[in-house]
Amino acid sequence: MPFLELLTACLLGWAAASPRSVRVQPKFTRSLRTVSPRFLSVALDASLLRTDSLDLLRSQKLITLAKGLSPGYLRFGGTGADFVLFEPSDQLSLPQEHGWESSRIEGTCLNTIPDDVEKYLTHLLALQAPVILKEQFQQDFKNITISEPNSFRKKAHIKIHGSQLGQDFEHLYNLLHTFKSFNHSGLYGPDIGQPGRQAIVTLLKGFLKTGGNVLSAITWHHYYLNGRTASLKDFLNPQVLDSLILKINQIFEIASKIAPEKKVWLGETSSAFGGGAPDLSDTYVAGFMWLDKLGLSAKLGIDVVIRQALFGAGFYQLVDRTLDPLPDYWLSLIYKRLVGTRVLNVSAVHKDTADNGTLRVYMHCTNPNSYIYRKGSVTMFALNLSDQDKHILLCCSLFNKTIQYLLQPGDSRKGLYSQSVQLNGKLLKMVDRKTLPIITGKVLQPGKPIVLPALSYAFYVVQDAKAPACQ
Ligand SMILES: *[C@@H]1O[C@H](CO)[C@@H](O)[C@H](O)[C@H]1NC(C)=O
Ligand SMILES: *[C@@H]1O[C@H](CO)[C@@H](O)[C@H](O)[C@H]1NC(C)=O
Ligand SMILES: *[C@@H]1O[C@H](CO)[C@@H](O)[C@H](O)[C@H]1NC(C)=O
Ligand SMILES: *[C@@H]1O[C@H](CO)[C@@H](O)[C@H](O)[C@H]1NC(C)=O
Ligand SMILES: *[C@@H]1O[C@H](CO)[C@@H](O)[C@H](O)[C@H]1NC(C)=O
Ligand SMILES: *[C@H]1O[C@H](CO)[C@@H](O)[C@H](O)[C@H]1NC(C)=O
Repeated sequence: MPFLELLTACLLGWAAASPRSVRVQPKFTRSLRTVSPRFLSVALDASLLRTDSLDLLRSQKLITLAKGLSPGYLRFGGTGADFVLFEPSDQLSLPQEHGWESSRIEGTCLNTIPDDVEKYLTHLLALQAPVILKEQFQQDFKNITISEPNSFRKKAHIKIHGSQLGQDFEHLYNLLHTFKSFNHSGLYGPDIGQPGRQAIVTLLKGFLKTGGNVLSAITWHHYYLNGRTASLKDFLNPQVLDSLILKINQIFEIASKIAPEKKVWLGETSSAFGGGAPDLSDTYVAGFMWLDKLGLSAKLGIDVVIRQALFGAGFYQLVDRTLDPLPDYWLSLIYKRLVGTRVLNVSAVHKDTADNGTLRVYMHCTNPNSYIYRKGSVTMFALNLSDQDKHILLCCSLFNKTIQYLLQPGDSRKGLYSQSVQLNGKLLKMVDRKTLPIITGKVLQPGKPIVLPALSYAFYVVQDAKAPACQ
């Protein structure tokens, strides 16, 4: 079909479209940017050290789940890390002092733990998690310290200037480079909280001036909400989701002036701070924030997003305390499979403008490692924050061979509070401890608008897009 005819058909279709329609306008000629292949990465919180369950990291089940998210970075940190002492000369002192004993298994790190030990350790974690969370809420940290200043001022009443921290990074960089085995180690910092408060802006500026040269990437942290007060409404509020835009722009405004060539990472991020929001951060509804954060961050130039946390004592982890994957795990897995590193510019035009912001759409070139890949195909992901179904008109529905991966609550009784998830109507669960399920999409009927049900999110692989940016 010639372009003009296409356009006319498109406009006619739009005039006749239902008021619930959203027209998606992608720009296929050029990509906006390319993010790291490890764009979606995960963190483990240092509070794990305070439990007796660290050996769960050698669980076969957890290893299988973690492998599903590769390639990625694994960050170990969090406020608790500021209170951990590093004693290379006496490696056993820390576990002994803190009651690690019979549960430790001899052997190399590659050995997995027996299933009965895993069961015992998850039981211990369930007992200890409330204590850890209480500590985080009350900001009452006991010393088991590593010397890495972060929230020191707020939590330990020690003030460190940004320029001092930058000098320390430079010193560490020079130290590392005197050892062959650390020659290629990267340095990432300063791991500040989100911009807004003047103290944080000042710290970042001072730090980048003295330490910017030795950095591999600038890191900062972001949480939308306070885990103790967050509500369901907050999790579905477009304004809450949009608040990230301002923060990202503020960081780039500073970084582009002082260290313009440096990559910027979200070094630790999740929905709500203080361990997450109970019954929200660990349920289906958390996926709106997570998917939107992944979409916005890539679009606005963030190179890597490190999700707090893969596993642990809080409510915001991808895998729960019994090592069963939560909805955000499955969302991350599908994201990894389908979404490539090249970011496309896409905008959504609402037929009913009162709906602006309730349907959010992002697009990347399809991951070339995906079995679904065809040269030029694109992956769109969208979230519908409204309580009505939405019709997505993808440039006049001329795309055939669109494959849908629709994620909906796994437990219809619990709805948005569901801790399981369905892919195209089928419950997602591990096949066994060593095997993840096969992730398959559903081929949509050619030429029809895509219907995204109310309060749900989905990925769409548009195989026939023939996007020049993705060739
Ligand atoms: C933690 O250790 C530091 C350094 O040894 C010490 O100054 C501080 O008082 C300790 N804090 C607590 C709460 O024990
Ligand atoms: C580190 O690597 C650089 C080049 O990558 C090399 O010039 C330098 O000699 C190496 N230093 C050490 C300590 O290996
Ligand atoms: C992306 O598309 C929007 C809407 O068409 C446009 O306003 C914006 O300038 C584009 N951004 C870039 C970086 O091209
Ligand atoms: C929605 O966006 C359109 C186009 O950008 C604008 O004209 C309209 O005023 C917006 N509506 C609302 C309610 O913000
Ligand atoms: C889509 O499918 C229809 C019907 O099978 C066909 O006529 C049309 O040419 C196809 N469009 C594209 C862009 O492949
Ligand atoms: C999603 O569906 C809900 C319910 O249909 C509707 O109120 C809302 O406007 C829709 N939002 C979007 C973005 O379509």
